[in-house]
Amino acid sequence: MKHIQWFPGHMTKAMRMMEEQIKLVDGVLAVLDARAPAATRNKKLDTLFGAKPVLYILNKSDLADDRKTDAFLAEFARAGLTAVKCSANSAGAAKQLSAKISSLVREKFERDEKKGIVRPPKLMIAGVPNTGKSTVINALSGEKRAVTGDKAGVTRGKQWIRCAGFELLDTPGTMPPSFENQTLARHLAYIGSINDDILDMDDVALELLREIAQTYPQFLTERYKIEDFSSPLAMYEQVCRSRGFLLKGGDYDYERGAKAIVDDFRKGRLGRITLESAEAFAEYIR
Ligand SMILES: Nc1nc2c(ncn2[C@@H]2O[C@H](COP(=O)(O)OP(=O)(O)O)[C@@H](O)[C@H]2O)c(=O)[nH]1
Ligand SMILES: [Mg+2]
Repeated sequence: MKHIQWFPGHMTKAMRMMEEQIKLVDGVLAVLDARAPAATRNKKLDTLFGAKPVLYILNKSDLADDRKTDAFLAEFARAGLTAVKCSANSAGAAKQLSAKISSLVREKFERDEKKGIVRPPKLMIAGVPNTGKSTVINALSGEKRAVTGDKAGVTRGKQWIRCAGFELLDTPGTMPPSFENQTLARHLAYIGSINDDILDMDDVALELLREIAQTYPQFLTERYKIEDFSSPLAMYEQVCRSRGFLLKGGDYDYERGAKAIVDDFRKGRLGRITLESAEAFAEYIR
């Protein structure tokens, strides 16, 4: 697969914006994708977050392999980090997250109360593209969505959403994904965190088939009738055959095949798939 790259200029600009946002808040909700917690955890954020409490939200857990999500949660806990699994577009999400957020900022809140400060804790949402940041904001703001408007001084121009016991910055901090590790860069491509326009979708589909064949071959057999796992190309062509993606002369329509494979994975139509194992990627969590 071609080397996936990012443009350093974008990275610098995004990091600078995030630095500004961080100054305004008491804590951070870092939204990760439960299917790829290592790839979506951009460790550069740690430096930015500084000493602020962080809640790692393993979102889209409805699409992930639950056993592996639990293993990742254990790995976060082992590293002394607070993490929770979540499905932000499901009914119970707001309540579950609110409880976690309260305990995340409780210490600061109690300190403030003693000092006679009554303002509610402020939080921001951060994460790489497409992990569900906006969905988390919508879940937490719910029906009561109230923009509390401009505040004097540092918070000028920022909109805050009043939630149960805390306030949320209404603009999520979008982190550029980190491509230092190409395995993890591919995971970002599969989950849609990298603009498809800069990707070679044939490559993405082939690599995705190769990875899924290693861990969840049965899903490929179920959906695409794949029996021959000898090469990614053989699997790719079987997808085209089983879905009838053929061109006029009888050639395979690889373009439609690639789109179907990637789309099926992203929508969870292949089954609940986690791309990483907590053991193999522990170093990216710690
Ligand atoms: N299945 C599933 N889809 C989700 C979840 N959270 C968000 N999404 C979907 O993922 C896509 C990206 O979400 P969005 O909030 O726009 O991501 P953002 O780019 O981080 O703001 C949207 O189509 C959401 O509906 C989740 O927990 N489960
Ligand atoms: Mg968004």
